[in-house]
Amino acid sequence: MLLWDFDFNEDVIEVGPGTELSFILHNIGDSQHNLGRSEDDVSDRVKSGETGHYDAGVIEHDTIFYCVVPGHRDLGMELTVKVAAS
Ligand SMILES: [Cu+2]
Repeated sequence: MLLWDFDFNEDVIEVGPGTELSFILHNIGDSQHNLGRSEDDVSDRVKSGETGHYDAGVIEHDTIFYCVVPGHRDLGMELTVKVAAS
């Protein structure tokens, strides 16, 4: 996944039910960014030019992830993971 100021390279991705999802986060922007589903479930902040990881666990239903750095979600840093019908 690519992160920059202020978007991801994907808005929606689709996975099969029960997929164990982990992200590699390449920050190609100037600001720090992260990825998670809440303030308590989020990657470390990834600095400009660096790479981080986020293990999202097993995905059973549609889930929204976003950059938890204040303000960034509203600027467009949101990702929807849709679970395909089995
Ligand atoms: Cu951000």
